Amino acid sequence: MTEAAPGQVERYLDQKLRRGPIHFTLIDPEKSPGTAAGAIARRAAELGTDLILLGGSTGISPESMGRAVLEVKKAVRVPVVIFPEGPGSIAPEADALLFLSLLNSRNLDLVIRAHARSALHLRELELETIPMGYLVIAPGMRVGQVGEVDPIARDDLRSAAGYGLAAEMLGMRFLYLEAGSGAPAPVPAAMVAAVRAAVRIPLVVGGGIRSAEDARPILAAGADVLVTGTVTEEEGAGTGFRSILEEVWRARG
Ligand code: 1GP
Repeated sequence: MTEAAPGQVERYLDQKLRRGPIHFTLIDPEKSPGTAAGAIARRAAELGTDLILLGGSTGISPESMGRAVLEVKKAVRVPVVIFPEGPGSIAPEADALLFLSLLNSRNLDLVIRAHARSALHLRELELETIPMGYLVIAPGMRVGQVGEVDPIARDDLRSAAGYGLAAEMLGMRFLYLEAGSGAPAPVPAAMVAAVRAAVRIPLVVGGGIRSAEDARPILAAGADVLVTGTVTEEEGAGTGFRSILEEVWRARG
């Protein structure tokens, strides 16, 4: 019997993470369709983002996801990875798909059932899947609502650490702490630090990171990956975005 070995994108991430924290740019193909997604991705990659995530909205059609994947792949050399909202988000041309289990959802579809329905199809497509626990922290924003989540309270460090460690014990290879896209404040640094102290797998943190001031304490608390989406959607890959990337480089030392 062979072990399920990490695929190419995961090996790329492992190598990068050995040198310190990294950055993912999230682009929503409904808000920035096709070539618009390609243009944002090109600029973000020129400024040094390490990976492009495509997803975000509810109701992304397979067509718009497929078109965005192709345009972004034309524009950048960094991996292009799907951040799915469901089986409709699968685009075989992507380099990988985050195989997210929404750990604190009340809806079993989002914890494991949708995964069971798409697993055989994903294997047939030979699309790389990256096993990731996805934990929504208050306020949770839209993903908290559509994900039917019981959000982790912002001061409940023990629950966050418990979920994180359980994900690791279940064999998930990444943990994503999500405050929700457009959250008024990111996941608290104290929570990132508590989870960091409890788990060994790489810690992805996103939602509400809009400035260097937001990014700095999260990186200092031990986040491995910062995800930003809204900042590039609202301002393009401009100075705010650049200052976040500079914090990531600084944390790399
Ligand atoms: C959302 O964590 C990501 O899933 C990014 O959030 O849009 O707030 O940057 P923002």
